[in-house]
Amino acid sequence: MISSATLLVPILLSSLVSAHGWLNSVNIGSQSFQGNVPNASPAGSIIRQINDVDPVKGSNNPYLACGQNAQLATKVAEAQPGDQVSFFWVNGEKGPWVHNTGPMQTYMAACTGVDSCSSFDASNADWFKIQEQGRISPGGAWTMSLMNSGAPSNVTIPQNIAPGNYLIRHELIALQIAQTQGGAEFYPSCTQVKIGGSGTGAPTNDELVKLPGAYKDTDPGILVDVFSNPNADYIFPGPPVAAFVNGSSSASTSTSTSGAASSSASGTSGSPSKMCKKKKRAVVVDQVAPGHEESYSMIILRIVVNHSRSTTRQTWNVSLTTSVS
Ligand SMILES: *[C@@H]1O[C@H](CO)[C@@H](O)[C@H](O)[C@H]1NC(C)=O
Ligand SMILES: *[C@@H]1O[C@H](CO)[C@@H](O)[C@H](O)[C@H]1NC(C)=O
Ligand SMILES: *[C@@H]1O[C@H](CO)[C@@H](O)[C@H](O)[C@H]1NC(C)=O
Ligand SMILES: *[C@@H]1O[C@H](CO)[C@@H](O)[C@H](O)[C@H]1NC(C)=O
Ligand SMILES: [Cu+2]
Repeated sequence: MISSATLLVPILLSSLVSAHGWLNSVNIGSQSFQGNVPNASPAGSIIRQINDVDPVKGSNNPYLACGQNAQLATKVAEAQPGDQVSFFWVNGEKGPWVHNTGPMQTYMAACTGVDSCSSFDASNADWFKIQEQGRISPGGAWTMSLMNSGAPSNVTIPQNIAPGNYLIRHELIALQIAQTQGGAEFYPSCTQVKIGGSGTGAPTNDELVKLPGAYKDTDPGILVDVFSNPNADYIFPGPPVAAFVNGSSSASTSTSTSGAASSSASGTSGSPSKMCKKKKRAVVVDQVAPGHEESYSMIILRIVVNHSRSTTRQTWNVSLTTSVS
């Protein structure tokens, strides 16, 4: 028991610094666009830069619109109805996205009242949903997990959408500790586009929502234990996919948690303030029922904060007897 724990520790520790993350690049049709590293000095981009790889917490958080302290981006991509958009999410070290539990949703909003989305305040946005992705098959892995190998998440710009300036908001919701209220981790992103063509498709007024505004911390898709009943239908938060969106697919469903441990930690570990933050989180997560992947990562956080070998030993003993198998 102890020896297998010892073998696992290096693997899990290696993922500590790489958890959380951001939208690093976007492909639209055959074009590729680079985003900015959070908090770095920005270069021109179509992706609004955030300042922290940590998740947005809380359904009423103003950063739910476009991500942590998201800034206007200086560029806008030309796009066409029917273009495939691919979102490449990375972890805090620019490796593959690590979370594998929870839905991915894509919204759009017309940048109204301005010449270009470069000057559009997203807190004024009227969002409509164009895609929601849950599990790949009932009871199976989540579509999000496909990104753990470096694959992007994809959406098609609605075939019939009216031309104009739009934000595309691609959102990941990591649910590995969502059985506790406030545990859901939101990773929103905003990409600025100008869509051509001569489509006429548009959402109806009752399909438009505000973000924050459309979610509650107690929504059944936000406060949810996705591990205990993996075959239960997942109820996506927010409005349904707008009716004009052609060929929209909504995969809602279930599967058991994968055996692999993923982790949740800041990619910028090291500063004293980050350490304090982590310690605080560790306390919260200690209350979570065992058997969930997040318990591993939080255990690791405590090890790092502590720099203590004996704590390591003891903690692994506990986690293996309660979480594995
Ligand atoms: C997005 O498309 C790529 C290329 O076709 C594919 O490899 C990847 O699995 C897709 N991503 C998802 C989440 O389905
Ligand atoms: C809707 O999708 C179908 C099948 O992909 C396609 O044949 C049709 O032209 C599309 N309609 C519009 C209005 O885009
Ligand atoms: C180290 O971890 C132990 C066990 O979780 C905890 O009781 C202790 O307060 C921690 N020490 C520090 C300095 O954080
Ligand atoms: C660690 O494992 C040993 C052997 O299985 C057990 O006796 C002990 O109670 C465990 N420690 C904790 C804290 O669970
Ligand atoms: Cu994370």
